[in-house]
Amino acid sequence: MGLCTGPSLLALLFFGLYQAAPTPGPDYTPSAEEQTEAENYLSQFYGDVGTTNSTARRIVVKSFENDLETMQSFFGLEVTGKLDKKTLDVMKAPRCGVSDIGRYGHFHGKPKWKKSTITYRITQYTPDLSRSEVDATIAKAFKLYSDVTPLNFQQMTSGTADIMILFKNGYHGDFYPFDGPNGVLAHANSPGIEQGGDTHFDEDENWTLTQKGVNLLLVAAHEFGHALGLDHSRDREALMFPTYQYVDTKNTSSLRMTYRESRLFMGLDEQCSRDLVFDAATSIRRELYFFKDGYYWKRSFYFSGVRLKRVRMTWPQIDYVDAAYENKAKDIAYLFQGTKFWGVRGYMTLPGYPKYISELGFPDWVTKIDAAVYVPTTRKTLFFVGSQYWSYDDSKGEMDNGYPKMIFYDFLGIGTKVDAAFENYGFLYFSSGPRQSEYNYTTRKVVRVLLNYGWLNCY
Ligand SMILES: *[C@@H]1O[C@H](CO)[C@@H](O)[C@H](O)[C@H]1NC(C)=O
Ligand SMILES: *[C@@H]1O[C@H](CO)[C@@H](O)[C@H](O)[C@H]1NC(C)=O
Ligand SMILES: *[C@@H]1O[C@H](CO)[C@@H](O)[C@H](O)[C@H]1NC(C)=O
Ligand SMILES: *[C@@H]1O[C@H](CO)[C@@H](O)[C@H](O)[C@H]1NC(C)=O
Ligand SMILES: [Ca+2]
Ligand SMILES: [Ca+2]
Ligand SMILES: [Zn+2]
Ligand SMILES: [Zn+2]
Repeated sequence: MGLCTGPSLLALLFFGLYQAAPTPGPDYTPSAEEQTEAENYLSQFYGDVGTTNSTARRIVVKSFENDLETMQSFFGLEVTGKLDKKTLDVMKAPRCGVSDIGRYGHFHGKPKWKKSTITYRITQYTPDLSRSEVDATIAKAFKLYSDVTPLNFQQMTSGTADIMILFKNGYHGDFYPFDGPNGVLAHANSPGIEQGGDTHFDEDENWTLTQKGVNLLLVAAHEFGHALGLDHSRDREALMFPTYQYVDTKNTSSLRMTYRESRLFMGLDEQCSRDLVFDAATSIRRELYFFKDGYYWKRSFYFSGVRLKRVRMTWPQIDYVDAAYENKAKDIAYLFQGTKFWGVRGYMTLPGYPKYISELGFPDWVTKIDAAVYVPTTRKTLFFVGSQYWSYDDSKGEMDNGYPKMIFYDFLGIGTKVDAAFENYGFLYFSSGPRQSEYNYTTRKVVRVLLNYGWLNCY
């Protein structure tokens, strides 16, 4: 490593990093300061390289290069193991103080709160904003999580809360003193007793609710992810990406957690399991909805990826969904919960609901529908209950004669019962347990056998 440096490089360090400086070539020589800063950065966020004892020097150099490569890979930079300009730029960016190395790896037993109501208390406010602004912003950041998880958050004004929050500069009672303006903006502990979940904001930053300074909502939303058990994400768009980047906070879709993030602490890790069983599935306005335990995953054609949400957050009257189908021509989806059902148009529940399945012509002994699917070619809806199915004429509004019939007799190969069913690009999909059959209704044949979790972009 070249340790000698010219004044021009120092000037670059102080003036050029955020501006369009002439980009040095691949053989860029970092200054002594840059080298030291990089070592500090890596020891802080990528494990320890600090102790330079002479016998360990070779190991330390090796470790520096390895850590640098890990860091470059994390941020999607070219992995060179050398301190180049782009790498230094990333190291200069304001960021979260929590390490980028997943602290708990991928084994089971990540810390989680073992209760659904989590308390928080702000023990020291920032003078940058009014108290009510801070309270409202912190509540808003927690709401991003209560919207998509089973967790609820409650503010306390005295005593010990699960998540203790403070704004302070420099040394503030833990082993990680803050570093003055910029650099580290905040940090948070993972769930646990004592200091578990505690979240600290560097008072040397200018906390705002706008694009100026550091936006408190964005940083709080990120830090509370740690306080709830999330690690950093390599996904630049994700809330858990480690460096600060302003996004419009009024646009809540830019604040929403990715499926992968929300999955991590929901106790729903089995969603990417080969054993995943759906409660129900349907298309709604060209997007696919997969329902499970009062949540749904939405697989969109408009954005890549899958999002997880609570059913109640979208349709407040509905707690969970047993069966669902869409009549595309009417632009209405029907969601069934026990003996009730609702007609919905997008996110709007239509007036006149809930109705009762007995109004569709089901006998009294049917108290729950397992699955439903609308077949566009016949304009009939198939309802599955236990080992039997019904055919309903949507245009006449009545059950067809001669039903129920046996599933295994008329739908050979899909299983003896159906948990969820939907239509997509002309095929019918029948889920029975974790197994799913892609079915051609014209030929009455199973075309392919799939597993449910294949729809959820598991990675
Ligand atoms: C120096 O590092 C080596 C390798 O890690 C270690 O075995 C040795 O004990 C260290 N020496 C001192 C004085 O810390
Ligand atoms: C905070 O704002 C003050 C006054 O506008 C300014 O002097 C200072 O440099 C700012 N601090 C940071 C870290 O941006
Ligand atoms: C909101 O954010 C999303 C995702 O970042 C983006 O695709 C969309 O265009 C934004 N909408 C507005 C109105 O800015
Ligand atoms: C079902 O099979 C028929 C006959 O082979 C074929 O014409 C039709 O395209 C198939 N349906 C789908 C959705 O591929
Ligand atoms: Ca700082
Ligand atoms: Ca079902
Ligand atoms: Zn972080
Ligand atoms: Zn702290």
